[in-house]
Amino acid sequence: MSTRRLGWLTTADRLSPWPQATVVVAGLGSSGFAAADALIELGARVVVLDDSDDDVNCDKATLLEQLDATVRLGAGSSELLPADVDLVVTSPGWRPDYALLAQAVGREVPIWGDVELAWRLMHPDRIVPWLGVTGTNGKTTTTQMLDSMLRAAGLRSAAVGNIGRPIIEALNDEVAYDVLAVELSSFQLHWTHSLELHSAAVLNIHADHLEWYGPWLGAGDAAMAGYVADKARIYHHVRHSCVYNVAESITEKMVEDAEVIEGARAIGFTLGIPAVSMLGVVDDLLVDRAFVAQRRDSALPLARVADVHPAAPHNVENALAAAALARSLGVPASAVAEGLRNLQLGGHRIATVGVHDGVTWVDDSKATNPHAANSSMRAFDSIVWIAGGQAKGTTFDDLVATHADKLRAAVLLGVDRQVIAEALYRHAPRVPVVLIDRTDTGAMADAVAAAAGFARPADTVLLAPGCASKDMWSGYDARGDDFVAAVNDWYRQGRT
Ligand code: UMA
Repeated sequence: MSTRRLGWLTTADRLSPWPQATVVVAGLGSSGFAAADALIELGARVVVLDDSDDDVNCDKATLLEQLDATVRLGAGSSELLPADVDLVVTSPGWRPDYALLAQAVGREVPIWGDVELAWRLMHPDRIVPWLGVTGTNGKTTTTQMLDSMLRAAGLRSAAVGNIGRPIIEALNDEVAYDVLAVELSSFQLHWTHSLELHSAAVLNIHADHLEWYGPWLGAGDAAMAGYVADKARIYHHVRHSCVYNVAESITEKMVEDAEVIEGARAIGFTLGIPAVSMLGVVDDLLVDRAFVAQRRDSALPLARVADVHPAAPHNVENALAAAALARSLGVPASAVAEGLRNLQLGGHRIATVGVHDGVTWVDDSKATNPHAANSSMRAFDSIVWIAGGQAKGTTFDDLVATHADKLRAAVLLGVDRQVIAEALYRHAPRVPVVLIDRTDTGAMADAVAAAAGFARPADTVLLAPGCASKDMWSGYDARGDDFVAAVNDWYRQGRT
């Protein structure tokens, strides 16, 4: 079947006649799996290709094949685009010069990313506003702050996208969300075409991911231009507010050049005193001079700088950007402040316990599933990982495979420690693993001692268990408290 016969694909949505379509899903990572699953449910013929046939992919393939998808795994699987393909849905990281995608372009087969697919499948009858965040640094934190502000306003919100949870997965959730806080990478933006976000922010732009752009655009400036152009796509067809960083004129220029929906506004954020249509800082307050009726001569206090944790300048910028996006959806000032405080008040959420001999000890006991542990591990470069507890039937293969290169060692405790150990043996065989076999709460002191033995200056010892705590503790907070106490005891006793 040729693309031209499926003219409806240009404007396809969830109610389109998907059983007519053959769709190739390129890549079986988290976004590819979610895309394949959604397309199968719509009745499309789905062919999934992935060059890796590791255990994780084999398990996913078995699942999808049971649902009648065709899955080809292993080296060379993505070399040839099958005949009679109507659409390719690619994983974000696939470069346009990859053989499969180049063939799709040659045969005029449309290529969408999973974000484009999610956007289409939300239409025509399940539409919720998306608030988008991109930038080189701070995307994840800003998205988390935004999600927290939206929740504080009583909205059902999910933090999705590059942050780790495919958007399609959230759309198929049992919860009907009111709004999505969407972290978007340059890769994801590259493969989107029809997004019309409610509001969008570009936090900052620095050289990054040039290895993705260089091979098909040329190295140096050409690659950087490609990266910037993809970041700028987030503003395309924005309906309400394009949020930019006043300190980075490139982000303002992106807004100026963007084709937005009539009436959309440009909103700046600054660490200085804000001009009209900006959010900024006055004394020790985050203030809004954009979404208030009397913005010509007044500003509305939103939160205290002290509500931002940590209140480092870059993080205050993140908070201002998140606040601008939230305010564009009508979130009240009180919810902006509460949202920021909630991120801090929760405790045991990526909290720095101390820095000793160059080793940073971080408590993320709240990371009670592999997805949360992933968000946490992304923040650090070289990790001694303390994990384990009740795995709740989840698997750790994806998580370990993603972070294998930055693990110095793993110390595992709790009832399902072996589940994580096996994932480590499979995907990170060179990483030393210590199993703490005692199952009383004293196990945490042993785990800290073992971790201290591996840690070197500049490492982070990260408690991100990826598991629930109730096998050994009354809750994640008690587990985190024991970790903090054990770290403090270890150094108080003068140990190194
Ligand atoms: N593959 C092939 N052939 C190739 C290249 C890849 O078969 O030539 C396969 C790989 O074997 C793999 C799959 O394609 O199985 C792609 O998996 P992936 O891990 O690259 O992608 P996903 O698991 O779908 O995760 C993606 C994002 N990954 C990337 O953009 C590289 C995740 O962002 C995102 O959280 C997830 O979708 C959900 O939306 C990660 C990331 O590192 C965290 N992002 C970059 C960043 O933040 O800097 C952009």
